[in-house]
Amino acid sequence: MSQESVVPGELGDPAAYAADVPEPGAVTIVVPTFNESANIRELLHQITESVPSRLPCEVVFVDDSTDDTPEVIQKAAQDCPFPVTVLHREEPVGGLGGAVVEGMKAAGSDWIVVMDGDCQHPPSLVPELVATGERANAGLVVASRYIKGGSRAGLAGSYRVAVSRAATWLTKSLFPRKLHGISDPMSGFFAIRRSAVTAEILQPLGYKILLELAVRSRPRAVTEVPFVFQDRFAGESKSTAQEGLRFLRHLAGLRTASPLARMIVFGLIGLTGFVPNLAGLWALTEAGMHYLPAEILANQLGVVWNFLLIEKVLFRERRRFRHWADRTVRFALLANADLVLRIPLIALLVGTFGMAALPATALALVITFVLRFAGTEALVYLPRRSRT
Ligand SMILES: Nc1nc2c(ncn2[C@@H]2O[C@H](COP(=O)(O)OP(=O)(O)OP(=O)(O)O)[C@@H](O)[C@H]2O)c(=O)[nH]1
Ligand SMILES: [Mg+2]
Repeated sequence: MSQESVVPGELGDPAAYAADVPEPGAVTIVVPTFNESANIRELLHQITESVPSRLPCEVVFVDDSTDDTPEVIQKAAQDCPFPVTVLHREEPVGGLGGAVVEGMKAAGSDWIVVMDGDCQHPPSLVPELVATGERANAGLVVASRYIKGGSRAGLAGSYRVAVSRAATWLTKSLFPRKLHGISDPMSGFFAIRRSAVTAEILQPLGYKILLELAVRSRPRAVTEVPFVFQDRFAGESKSTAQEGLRFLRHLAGLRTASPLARMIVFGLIGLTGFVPNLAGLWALTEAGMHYLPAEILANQLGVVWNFLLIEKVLFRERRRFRHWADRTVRFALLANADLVLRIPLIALLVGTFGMAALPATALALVITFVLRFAGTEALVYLPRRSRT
């Protein structure tokens, strides 16, 4: 990563003053950029116009561009009355989320404001975000499109509006408690107190940084300020279907951070496995196979289905601990052991403990399910212990 500090203004180079006590109310504006060269001048101009001289400010661009954005920033920065830093990353680790984290690490002020580089987030709001945070003694101030006075006017087309609305609804439904009081958890425009940026936040993280912040280490007090999401000033959107998938994976990762949540998702995935299982059974018996071997084969279809979903959704990040063939064999053995164990367990519960067949079966289902979940976590997706 290369770092260019362009204008030595009041705050100076972040690396040099990071250890100093920051001035009260000073703000570092972190701007992630990917090929935004046509927007830089306008953005810096708008920041210059909107941030009053009594609010000491610096701008840190974290840039993953393949175009000339870093050079454009350096040139435009020469006309700015505040320091501007470009952190250009040759390797864009963590994409947009990783870029924001890099910017936060470099920030030296009391307040950090994160905003897009395409002028969709009005810089005129920066002083208000900080002032609101100071007034409310808040750790996090979210600029929201979804409270009175805000709007998403700049979202191009009804398709984007619908996607944004659905994503917000899904996110809020998945985290009703943690996102209470945050109407726009997907906003890329927010102010956070430097003291609220914990080491946990600075871990490699998912895609939407505000969501991560709110869910993983929500600051003590959170407040919101409305804003009108503007049209992109120039250049192209980086939101693609692939970004949408990244977002869904991010949600899944956050939602399954606790063992109980993982077990519930494991169970839900197991339930969906009935569909290929029954469909396979139907196809095989229709083709003339005896129902017993058909049961065994169809069950394997369900196992494959569950395995694929679990790999993609639940343990995506933990696949790296074992080779895929190793994981497949272990998963299949555990899934089939479940079936083989269940009958003797039911016999034990009925014969030795005198239970009726129905509750014994229900209890055996629960026991083997929990064992299978624990076994899958421990034997397939935990890091191997080193032999030393
Ligand atoms: N450093 C870095 N910045 C990124 C990356 N992807 C997007 N950005 C920046 O993040 C900000 C938001 O991206 P946009 O493409 O504007 O996303 P959007 O606002 O949802 O989409 P539009 O409404 O079409 O503009 C912009 O400043 C981008 O340049 C990335 O991988 N690395
Ligand atoms: Mg944008």
